[in-house]
Amino acid sequence: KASKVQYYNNPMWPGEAHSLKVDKILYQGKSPYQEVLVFESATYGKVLVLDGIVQLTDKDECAYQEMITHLPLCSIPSPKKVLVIGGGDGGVLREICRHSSVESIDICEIDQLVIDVCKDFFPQLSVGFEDPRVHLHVGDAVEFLRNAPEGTYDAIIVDSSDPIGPAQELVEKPFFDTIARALRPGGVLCNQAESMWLHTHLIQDMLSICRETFKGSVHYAWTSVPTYPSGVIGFLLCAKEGPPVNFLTPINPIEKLEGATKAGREIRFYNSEMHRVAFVLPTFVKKELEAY
Ligand code: AAT
Repeated sequence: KASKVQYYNNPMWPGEAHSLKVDKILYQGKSPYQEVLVFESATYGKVLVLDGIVQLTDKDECAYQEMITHLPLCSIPSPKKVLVIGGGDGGVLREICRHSSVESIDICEIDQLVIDVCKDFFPQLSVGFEDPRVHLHVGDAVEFLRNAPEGTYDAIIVDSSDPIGPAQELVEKPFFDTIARALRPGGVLCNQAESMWLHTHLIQDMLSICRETFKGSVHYAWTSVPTYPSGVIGFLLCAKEGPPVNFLTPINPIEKLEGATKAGREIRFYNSEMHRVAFVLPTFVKKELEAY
C-alpha cells in the first residue's frame, strides 16, 4: 500500500503513474546527485531512469533528441559554436554533429555516472562524445554559465531533467540571464519545457521569464514522446536581441545539409514539416499562454 501511495505521488504529475514492463534490470547505482537505473523493457528497448523518472528509451529517444536539437539549429544560418546543458547520454551531441557548420560543442553535465552508464548501455547515443568538436565539462551548469565568456554561443540547448533535484535552478530567472549573456546577438536557446497537459504554471512562469530576458522572440513548441508523462514534451525557443530569428520556418533546412545523415544513423523523426507543425498549439494551450 505504502509503495502505491508513493507511486502516484510524484509532485510533477500527482495522481498518475506510467509503467513499462521490465524484462531485466541491467544497472542500478547512486551518484552524489541521483539514482541511476537502466533496464531492458518488453516493448521500448533499453530505458534510462533518473530518480524514478524515465529520461529516454531506445524506441522514442529520436523524437526528443532530434527536435530539441534541430528546432534551434535549423532556425539560424550556419551555427558554429554550441553549448549543451545536461544531455550526459550524448544523444543531443550526436544530433548537433550532423551540422557540418558547427566547429565547437561544449557540454556541461553534472553527473559523471550518467555519462559512464550511457557509454556502457546506450552506445548509439554516447557516440556523440566521440566527435573531436566536443569538449566535456563535468559540473553544475549554473556555475559553468556564471563563468562562461560573454556573447560566444550561436545556440544553447538545455537538455535538463525536471526541476526537482539537481535541475531546480535551471528554470529560474538568474539562470536564464546567464544564458542570454553567453549567447551572441541573435543567438538562440532551446530549453526542455515540460508538458502542456500537466505543467501549465511552470510553462507560464518560464515563458514570462524568457520574454523578459530574450528580446528577440520567444515561442513554445511541442512534440510526441510516448514514454514521457502525458506522452508529449515541450520546448521553449528564444532568440536574443540582434539579427532577427523566425523560428517558425527553418532557414537552415536539414534536408539541404550535406552529411546530416552521416552521424551514426538516419534521422528518424525530425524534418522541415515536423519543425513547422511543432509550433502549432491546441486552442486551450493558446489561451493559457497568450497572456505570458
Ligand atoms: N537526453 C536525455 C534527457 C534528459 S537527461 C537530463 C540530464 O540533465 C541528466 O543527465 C542530468 O544529470 C542533467 N542535469 C540535471 N541538472 C543539471 C545541472 N544543474 N547541471 C548540468 N546537468 C544537469 C532530460 C529528460 C527530460 C524528462 C522530462 N520529464
